Amino acid sequence: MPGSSEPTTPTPSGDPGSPLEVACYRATPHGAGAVAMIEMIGDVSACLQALCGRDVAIGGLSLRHFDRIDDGLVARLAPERAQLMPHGGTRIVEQLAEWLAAHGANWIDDPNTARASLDPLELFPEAADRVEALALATLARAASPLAVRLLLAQSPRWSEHGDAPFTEEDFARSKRLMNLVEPPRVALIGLPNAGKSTLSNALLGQDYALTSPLPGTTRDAVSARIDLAGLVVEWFDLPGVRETTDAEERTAIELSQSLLRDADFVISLAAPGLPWLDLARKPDLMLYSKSDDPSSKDCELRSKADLCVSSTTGEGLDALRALIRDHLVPPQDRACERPWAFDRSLPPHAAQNPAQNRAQADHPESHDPHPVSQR
Ligand SMILES: Nc1nc2c(ncn2[C@@H]2O[C@H](COP(=O)(O)OP(=O)(O)OP(=O)(O)O)[C@@H](O)[C@H]2O)c(=O)[nH]1
Ligand SMILES: [Mg+2]
Repeated sequence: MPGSSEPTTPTPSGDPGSPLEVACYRATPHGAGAVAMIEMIGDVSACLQALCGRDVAIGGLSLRHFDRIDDGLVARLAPERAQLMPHGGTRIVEQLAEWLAAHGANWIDDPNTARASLDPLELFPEAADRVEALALATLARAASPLAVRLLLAQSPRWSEHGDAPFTEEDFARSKRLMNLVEPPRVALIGLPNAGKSTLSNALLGQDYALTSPLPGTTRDAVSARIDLAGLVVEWFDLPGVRETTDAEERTAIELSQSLLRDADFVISLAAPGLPWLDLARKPDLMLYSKSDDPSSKDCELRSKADLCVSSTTGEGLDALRALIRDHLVPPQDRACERPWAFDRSLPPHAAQNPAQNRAQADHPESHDPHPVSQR
């Protein structure tokens, strides 16, 4: 392993005497990997002393032994910050988490909560300025590939923008662009057998929902994250709506109605002989499926559709992906070179900006500076 040539000396003191004053969270995703990372914030000296037998110099990277659990790297980023990098086995990380919690550390399950409470420049010391640090922090949780280039472009755009006013349209565009960070919800609804699950599987590129010629195959809303030409959405394949005496299916259909109400984009699906449903809300797209089916040639529904697709041949699927993406994040928003308020602390000169003052009034929790330290 890289780092200092110091031996790992497995002589941790184990008992720190008093409870550790650190907050910790798992920075790498759950599941096995080659290396995992645990971020530590607070009195990391006392913690490293107890866990590894000695501290690591600020700015240093050292190989250490973690109290009979594992060997790994410790990166000491700042006086109050360090990263533990044990091997990535799930049991190893669990044991370290148990060790830390047993010694009084505040183990935080949700890394986003922990990161949100940190000064972004402390979290990303390599960033050129605060906006770049915020962009890197947002990038860590952004779901869509299209977010990458846009977020990395923000630091120079904000510098150039300076104290200029941030308009209502800037805020409206910024809100739409947030769909690149938090996946918007897309709901697909239609009569049983319209081809909803087959279409969902075709867009995902793998079978996640059961399909069959039997109506009523999908009895519960099935969701998956699907990349639609660069925009990742939370896709809901809703059960086909029909009269049923089955109590469970009725409950699932009721649940799907609430998903339909809350969705950011609703697709109503028809197919040969299976017309669109009357929905409580106007769908954003009237889609016609099974366009390859011979009976679709004479089907009058086809001419009323916004778009026709075939999950079997793939016809229309690229157009469908682009259509949903461009509705949720319009191309002119993505191409706009004005700055994007992708974080609640932006624009930086909020006090002079009435629009931002209103936005902040809508999100008072954005003023909570250090929830991690309030443990
Ligand atoms: N020819 C053709 N058949 C399709 C297409 N899409 C789906 N099907 C067939 O239509 C039948 C129903 O498909 P599903 O995807 O299970 O339909 P669904 O809308 O999810 O049905 P429920 O779950 O019952 O609501 C299956 O036999 C599919 O193979 C298509 O694009 N072309
Ligand atoms: Mg289905």
